[in-house]
Amino acid sequence: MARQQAKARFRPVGDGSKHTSEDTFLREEMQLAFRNRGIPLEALRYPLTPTGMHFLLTHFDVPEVMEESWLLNVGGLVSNPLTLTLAEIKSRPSRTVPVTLECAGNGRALLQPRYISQPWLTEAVSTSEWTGTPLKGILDEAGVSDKAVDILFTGLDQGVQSDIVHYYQRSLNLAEATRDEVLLAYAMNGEDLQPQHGYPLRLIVPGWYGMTSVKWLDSIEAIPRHFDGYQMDQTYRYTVSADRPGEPVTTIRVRSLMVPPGIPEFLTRTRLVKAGQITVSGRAWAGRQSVSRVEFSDDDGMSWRDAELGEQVGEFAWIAWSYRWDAKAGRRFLRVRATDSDGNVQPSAQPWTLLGMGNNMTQRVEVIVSKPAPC
Ligand SMILES: Nc1nc2c(c(=O)[nH]1)N[C@H]1C(S)=C(S)[C@@H](COP(=O)(O)O)O[C@H]1N2
Ligand SMILES: [Mo]
Repeated sequence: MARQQAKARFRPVGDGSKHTSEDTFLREEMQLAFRNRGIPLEALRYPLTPTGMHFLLTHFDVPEVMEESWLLNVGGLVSNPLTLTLAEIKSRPSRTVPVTLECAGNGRALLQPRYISQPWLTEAVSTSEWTGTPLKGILDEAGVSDKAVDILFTGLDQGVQSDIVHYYQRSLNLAEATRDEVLLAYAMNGEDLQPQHGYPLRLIVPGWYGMTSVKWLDSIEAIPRHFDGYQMDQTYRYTVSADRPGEPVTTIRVRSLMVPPGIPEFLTRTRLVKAGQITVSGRAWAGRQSVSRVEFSDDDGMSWRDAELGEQVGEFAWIAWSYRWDAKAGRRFLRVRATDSDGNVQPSAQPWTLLGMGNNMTQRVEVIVSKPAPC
């Protein structure tokens, strides 16, 4: 009886009964989306994202790594260049740090017009416990010259973007590279890195968007200038036009997500919830800042109520939140928004940028609340 009622009232905004669409995503976007998966939002329930569910972003191909001959080269403007085996790196002092990584392009596909790239909606975020040796110790041992400006990290993966053939490379300035929390990580959730996450060694830069955490490290080089390679200066920028440089994308902006409550409609993902008290929960994070507040709305952001903050998984990892929601029958648009310790609040609409980077507008979840079954 109750089941039939629920079925009759289920009318999502998207049309789940229609099996064709004019809301076209390009084949190129679909190819990228298969290679680079996000988390199912229900995975937000885990403090540490199970390794196999961690989101993935690989620009080119997962490179073939020759395990026996793999070495990390540390050179450039250093007095004592190093060549380290994985065993040598593993025998150095180690730290294990839970870190929330988010792709800078998360939310891109919600923008209009949409930049053609990995079409993330909201799901490019995960938290893992990374184990590695602090980069600072290695840089100290290599003796970085005071002429060095940037530390350049080169991955083993090579490809072409905007007609430029290049290895995946990013740099950090010296002050950023020598922060205590920056790791050369060889383990994720207590196990060797999986191939797609950077085996045998990757950089982990807590608080920064994911592009900085270079996978499949091949070399680390101290250089006398700002690195201006493709992945550094020609993308990962906040810009509104292709001929304006804009600002570089750096640390993660405050954001929160909920585990969509109830049950989903297969195609639209609209939710079906029974009227009454239910607990809605999720995670919030803010890069290097902490999350000071999370609020919940069931009227599409017209009014907000404070959610309760729960376990903070780590200094650079997300915090749990929950809200006791009195679900009243009808169509509801749920939103959640977080505020960071600097007072930055998630916007309800995203200011448009060309590359669709650093999006943090409030998540919107459509819910159909069915009337309680008659007794
Ligand atoms: N060598 C290399 N490192 C890389 C990338 C890459 O394509 N090649 N992608 C970056 C981007 S954009 C992100 S968001 C993170 C994703 O890390 P994950 O795939 O382990 O989740 O890796 C970063 N490190
Ligand atoms: Mo990314």
